Amino acid sequence: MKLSRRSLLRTVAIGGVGALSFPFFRTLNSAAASMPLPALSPITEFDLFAAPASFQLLPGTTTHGLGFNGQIAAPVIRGKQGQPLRIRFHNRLDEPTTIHWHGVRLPLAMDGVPDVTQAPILPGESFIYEFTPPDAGTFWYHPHVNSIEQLGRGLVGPLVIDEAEDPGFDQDLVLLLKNWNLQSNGEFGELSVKRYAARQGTPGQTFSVNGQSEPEYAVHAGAAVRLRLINADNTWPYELTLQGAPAQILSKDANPIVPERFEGYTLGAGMRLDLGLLVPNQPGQVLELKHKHKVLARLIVMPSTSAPRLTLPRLPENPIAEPDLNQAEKLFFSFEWDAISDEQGRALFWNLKGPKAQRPAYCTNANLLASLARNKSYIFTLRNNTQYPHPIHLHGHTFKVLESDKRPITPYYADTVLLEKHEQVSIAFVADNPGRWMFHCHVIEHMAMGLVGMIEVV
Ligand SMILES: [Cu+2]
Repeated sequence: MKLSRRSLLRTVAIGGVGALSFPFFRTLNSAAASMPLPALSPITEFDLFAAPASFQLLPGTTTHGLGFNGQIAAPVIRGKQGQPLRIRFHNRLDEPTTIHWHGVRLPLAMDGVPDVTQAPILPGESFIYEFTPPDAGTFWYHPHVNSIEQLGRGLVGPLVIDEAEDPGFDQDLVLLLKNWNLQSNGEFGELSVKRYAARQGTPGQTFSVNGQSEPEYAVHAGAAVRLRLINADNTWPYELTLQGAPAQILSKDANPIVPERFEGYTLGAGMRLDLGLLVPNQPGQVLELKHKHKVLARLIVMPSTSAPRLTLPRLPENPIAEPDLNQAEKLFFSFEWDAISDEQGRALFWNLKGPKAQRPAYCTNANLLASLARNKSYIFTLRNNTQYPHPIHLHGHTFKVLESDKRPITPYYADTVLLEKHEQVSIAFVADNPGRWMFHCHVIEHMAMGLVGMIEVV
């Protein structure tokens, strides 16, 4: 059987770049092969385990963390738009947990928020998550319990939902970004330090992509490649650039936009960005994905006998309801710095104020901020009254980012919007998914210490 270039490249992507050898290239790190995409069946089923895991993040050391299916680069869960996805989740941790499917518009019972959408999954218990994703794109999954620790120690993974019709990229690379808060012996440092929690969040200093330091990936000369960037970090906003070739932004948080040239982008915690790249026809060239001056990953251009692709595939829109801006009700939310402590002396540095609630609250006891009428349109004005950026995430819905008082915005759909310091942003959406949905900052310490609430759709 003669392999087309696309099937060949997919084979390469699954087999791993280490299987290739071109004498004039540096040896590629075989462990840094592309994240393999599992095959699809009409009902896509996965078994997902959360358990303690050991891995090497710093050379010559062992980190005792938490992993999905024993892997430091969690498995890519892959489903298809409009097809049921069933994940049998097994808690092998020594504490309760849940799994949240970040960005997916799904029924409340599948949203993975403890004591709000489901009972916490106890150690040794299993829970079946089953939903049919209405939207295609790049998503991710993580617990919503003891999040500073559970996400910080490794429980973050990519979720890829394929378009109903294959848009036709030659290669699809998942790049999950996370920093690790490690001591020099490889063990974790303190994941939440008060003086940072009260500011931008406690930063990890060890950068990784798919659990690797500066991994290298093979891309083929002339190929049309999609890069799926996921910020799965607890804290860092990544200031991303790609050096060596022009790229286009294809989608934000799984929602296609009219493609625009990628000139650099700040990806806050929880956010995703899909880039499209026509690989230069120059084997041996190295493209670098960077955060500021730090190289995160390299793309190594491999030779190809196929004719170069001339245009990037276009992505179809997701079926998001268009909010009626003329009829929409306007609600105001403010994100405040509000250092107090509760009766037990626990710090509450932050406060999310909404129409129904003004008092600070913990993530585990979130306030109901607003009640929305089902299928009605709303405009939320989000005011950041602090000097730190906050990536604000709404569960169960996709909203349209309308405008900012600090920068021009071409309206786009998203599930997480980055509020820069003292910035005010308006978002709009149709409240079409009934239930109590979390609304919070995705800097995990900010969420844990007050920037959290719930929006009810009744
Ligand atoms: Cu925040």
